[in-house]
Amino acid sequence: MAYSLHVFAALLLLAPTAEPVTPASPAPISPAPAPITPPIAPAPAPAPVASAPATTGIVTGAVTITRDSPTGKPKADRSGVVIYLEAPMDPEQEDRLLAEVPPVHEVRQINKSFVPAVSAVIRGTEVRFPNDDMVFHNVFSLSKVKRFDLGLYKSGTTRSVTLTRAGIIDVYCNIHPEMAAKILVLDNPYFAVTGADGGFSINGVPPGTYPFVAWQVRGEPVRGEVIVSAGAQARLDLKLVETPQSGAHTRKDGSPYGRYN
Ligand SMILES: [Cu+2]
Repeated sequence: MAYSLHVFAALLLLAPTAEPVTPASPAPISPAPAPITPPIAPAPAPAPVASAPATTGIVTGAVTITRDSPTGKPKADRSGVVIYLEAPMDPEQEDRLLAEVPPVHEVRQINKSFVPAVSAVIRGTEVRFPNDDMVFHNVFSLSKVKRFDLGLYKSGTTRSVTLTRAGIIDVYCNIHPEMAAKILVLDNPYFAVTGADGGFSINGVPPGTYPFVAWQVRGEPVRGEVIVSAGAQARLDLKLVETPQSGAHTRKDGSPYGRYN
């Protein structure tokens, strides 16, 4: 192909030089370069189409959690750490979120516990709280980003709330003081919650440099920066220290638990 192109170009270049003495010679010179460029231009074009490179990357890794105590033993259960990238939500993504049925997340009430105890959701998510217990529960939150009171509801029923603002939401039950859950509402979908083995994976991240946060219920978050490249995995191995913290909280009206029931 290249050889025949060269021949073609040579023939075109030869054309004007073949008759240099004729007064009409300037005319053939100017059109000569034009035919050369079109055959050359298409050649590199198919390359990017054929390779179809990955446009996003992955942030993956694991956390270890050490208790802030003299023994400093690592925890076996490393679930419930939220790793998220700090980035504004893509405007197109936001439009889609507003146009479509909102994403749904469930926090169930099982054996007087919220399951999962730690959740992360994207802004705009509808969170449902199904009651799987045989007793009534009253799910509520006094958090700044979203105050809500779902009222008393019985076994087998559910109520929900849509979380539209980013922030941390503390969820409690007005009947059972031991019931507590945290929901992180985030600005973009680039987050993951660790499993018991501490592992996590955030997929589909556009290339870029992002501040990241590893957030835990008890203890300071770990912060850093991660570089994401298309078609590649960025690895984060993070060490968190858990500190003892009081889980004390009030009922929805601000009164302490235990006056009745
Ligand atoms: Cu309850």
